[in-house]
Amino acid sequence: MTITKRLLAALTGGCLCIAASAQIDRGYQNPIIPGMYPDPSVCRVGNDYYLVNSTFQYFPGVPIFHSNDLIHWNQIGNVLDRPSQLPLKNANAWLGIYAPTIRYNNGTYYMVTSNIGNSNGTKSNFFVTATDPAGPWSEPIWLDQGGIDPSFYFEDGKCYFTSNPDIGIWLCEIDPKTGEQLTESKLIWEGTGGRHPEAPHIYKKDGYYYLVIAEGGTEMGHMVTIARSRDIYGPYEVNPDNPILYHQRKITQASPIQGTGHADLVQAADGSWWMVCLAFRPQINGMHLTGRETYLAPVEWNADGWPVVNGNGTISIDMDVPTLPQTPAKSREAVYDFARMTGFGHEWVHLRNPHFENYRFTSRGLELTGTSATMTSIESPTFAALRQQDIDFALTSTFSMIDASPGAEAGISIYMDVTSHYDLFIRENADSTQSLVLSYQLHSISGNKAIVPLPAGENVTVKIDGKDDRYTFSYSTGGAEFTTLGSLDTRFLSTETAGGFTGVTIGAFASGHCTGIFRNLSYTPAK
Ligand code: 6LW
Repeated sequence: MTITKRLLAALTGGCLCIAASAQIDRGYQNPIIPGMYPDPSVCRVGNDYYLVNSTFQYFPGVPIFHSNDLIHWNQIGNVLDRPSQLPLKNANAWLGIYAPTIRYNNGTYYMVTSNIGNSNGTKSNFFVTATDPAGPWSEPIWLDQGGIDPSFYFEDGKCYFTSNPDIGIWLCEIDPKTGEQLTESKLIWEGTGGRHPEAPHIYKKDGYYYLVIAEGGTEMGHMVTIARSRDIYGPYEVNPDNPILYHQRKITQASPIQGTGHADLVQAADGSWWMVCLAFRPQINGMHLTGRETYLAPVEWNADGWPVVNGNGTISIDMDVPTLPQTPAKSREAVYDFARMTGFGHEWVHLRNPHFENYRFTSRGLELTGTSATMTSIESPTFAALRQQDIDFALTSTFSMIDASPGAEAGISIYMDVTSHYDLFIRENADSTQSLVLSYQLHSISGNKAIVPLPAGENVTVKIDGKDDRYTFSYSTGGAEFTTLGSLDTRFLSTETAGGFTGVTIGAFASGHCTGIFRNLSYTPAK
């Protein structure tokens, strides 16, 4: 789809002199960041773009990505990477870190977000700062104005702060060094009547303050609306063509993308405007498992000075539009040979506040020490996971369990929340034998789908094939062919069934008295 410089050179007889600085690329695929990367916020500094997402009960929190084309993103770190910045006691998929905003002002990067369930006294909104977006980021500075979805807008030395403490968007000024609230909070817009007016961001263009928000809730009725004012405190004039992004009309009835909302705008270095937003891809009867993901759409301004998203307020998987000059895409196939690793990459996550002494990279692989915290515990079980980024994928891993007491488990969990996960693991039996167990935990329903005997202490290789309607589990020992253990329905792990704001993560765990030794793990998106 992309017209490469090489093709252009061929067409023009090798002369690239005209095309060198022009916008020559076209087309990209949504989502630009697949898997559980919700509530995106973006800022530009020169030709560099930075993007952050919410992370709920996961540690580290708030992944930060860099891009030069708004399409291909490289994770450069996690903003909240210390327990002092990210207390997550008892956090589940409804709690923890909600929508963040990233902004740059005068040499400093700001990330402002909420920690729901682990507030500082009565305060749940806080910000951290950095001079390098890859970190380190500061300790939290807590803010008085409540509600969720905090955002900053900087102008003339002032820092304006918006969030939704009550039904509607409220504004005040704060001191961006201390967090002190300098003016009284004022209600500036209640939205167009959709439920949950939230996700406010303010921008200035042609003398207007534009206030972009989300309405409708983060499910199917999600949408993006906008109002503007010459005075940042209002009154705000409502766009007659709201919503500017909405997938609940007939034209998007069959779209693979639903729940579009929670947007942030950015003007690119070449003057073009873009929107990042969240949406999800239903995979079975309108249900989704991969979480709310990050999408990109071009924005143009109409003659009346209102933004129009991708021509008609909808987005698609294949975006046939002019883009910024594109950097090459990287393969998302991930192969981890743990014996060659010394630590986790930025993409790995843990539940709540992990006990890192239970995670070790040795010449044998990734060694996980189990504790009394199981995958169904609201503490922090020993668990290192990746996001499920694709509806169709294959995951394999080879592991063994040693030094185990009866009841100990080591294996792979497909995890939506503490209430809802499928686990494929080696279990230590009372007679010191071992079994491979496929189990399900679905709120109050739990049980084992399959149990087969295993040679004690030996390696087992497991394979999980994800498809829209089912996960299929296979295993192999001693280099034999894979044997299918069984399948479990995807729908029971979906957000619609399990609840919460997250998507599925998949990874290695150990629980009870044992050491799980994971040799490798690979995740391959289906072609
Ligand atoms: C977030 C809110 C929303 O804070 O869901 O989709 C909440 N939007 O804006 C949790 O992500």
